[in-house]
Amino acid sequence: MDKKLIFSGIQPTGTFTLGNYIGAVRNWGPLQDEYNCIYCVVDLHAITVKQEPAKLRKNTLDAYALLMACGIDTEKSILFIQSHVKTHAELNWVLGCSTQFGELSRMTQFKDKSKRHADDVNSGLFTYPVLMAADILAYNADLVPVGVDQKQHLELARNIAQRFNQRYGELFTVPEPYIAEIGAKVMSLQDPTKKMSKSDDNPNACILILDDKDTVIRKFKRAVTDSEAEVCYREGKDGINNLMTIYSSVTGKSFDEITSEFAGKGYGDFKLAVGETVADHLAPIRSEFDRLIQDKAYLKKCYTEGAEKAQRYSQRIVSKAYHKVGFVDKA
Ligand code: AQP
Repeated sequence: MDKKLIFSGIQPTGTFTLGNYIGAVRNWGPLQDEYNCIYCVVDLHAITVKQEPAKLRKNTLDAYALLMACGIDTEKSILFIQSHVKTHAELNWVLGCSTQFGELSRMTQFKDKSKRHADDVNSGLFTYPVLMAADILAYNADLVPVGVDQKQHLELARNIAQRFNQRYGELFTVPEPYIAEIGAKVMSLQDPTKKMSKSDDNPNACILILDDKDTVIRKFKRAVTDSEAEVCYREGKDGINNLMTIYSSVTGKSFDEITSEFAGKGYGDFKLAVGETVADHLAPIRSEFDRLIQDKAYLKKCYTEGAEKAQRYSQRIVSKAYHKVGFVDKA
């Protein structure tokens, strides 16, 4: 039987957080052996909020190298930069005409980001999920590994695919979400009721995967917890629950094992252990990134070849979509 196809992307809006890593990117590498994988740096999505052009260019290359440092192998997977492959924007328009205004109005990310960026509530921010649907459907992906925060967008992509298929005839695979059992929503270290986010203004709220060991430990030491002293996973202990989730996903230990390990010890010991474990886990990624980012020629070769493969793959599907909606075929 043919291998199933995986597609996922990440925005180059800054260095990946531990949330991006645990909830999404860390899982992408191991999937390469079992599935055909297509991954991309979604720079078109990034400009839905204001970006400084030079910084966006740098962040995009950094994100590409970071994905490789996190285990994406360009020999096994197609890894590319979204703006290099024109089919995404082409399909975006067609799918936008199969998406209702009311559906987009219900997206919680739009509500949240339009509050945070009240001076720039642009139409791209509103139609972001249509472009995300185009990213996925242009490859007829079966599975999309994402964090929990993207589940609503994926539901919408499924609805768009089904609606298109009903209206114009079967074309798109209806994609399924692929969500990690542990760590699908890593929370902010400063406000554990909010997800950890790259664009958080408070630098202590998130661990960046290129933070050095001292910084990682310092941020964990400052993490907001509660006034008890018991390391256990329980409702109402958002800060500790978050640290336990992080520790569990990095060590593979269960919550019960973690509770036993820290029985009779204070939060100080626990935070230090989480900090050291996470820092040691991230160290090889940091050194591989430092190596790759020096080699711009190699990166260019990889992203150019990745874009060519992605263009070829998606063009067949997008041309079929254009034909189905009634556009005249190009000679
Ligand atoms: N805190 C999180 N916990 C688990 N998974 C997360 N993801 C994001 N934050 C967490 C997952 O990471 C993947 C890439 O996300 P993205 O860069 O495309 O956009 P995002 O979800 O908007 O991530 P950020 O960090 O919050 O970016 P900004 O601040 O730029 O908006 C996705 O699979 C996402 O689910």
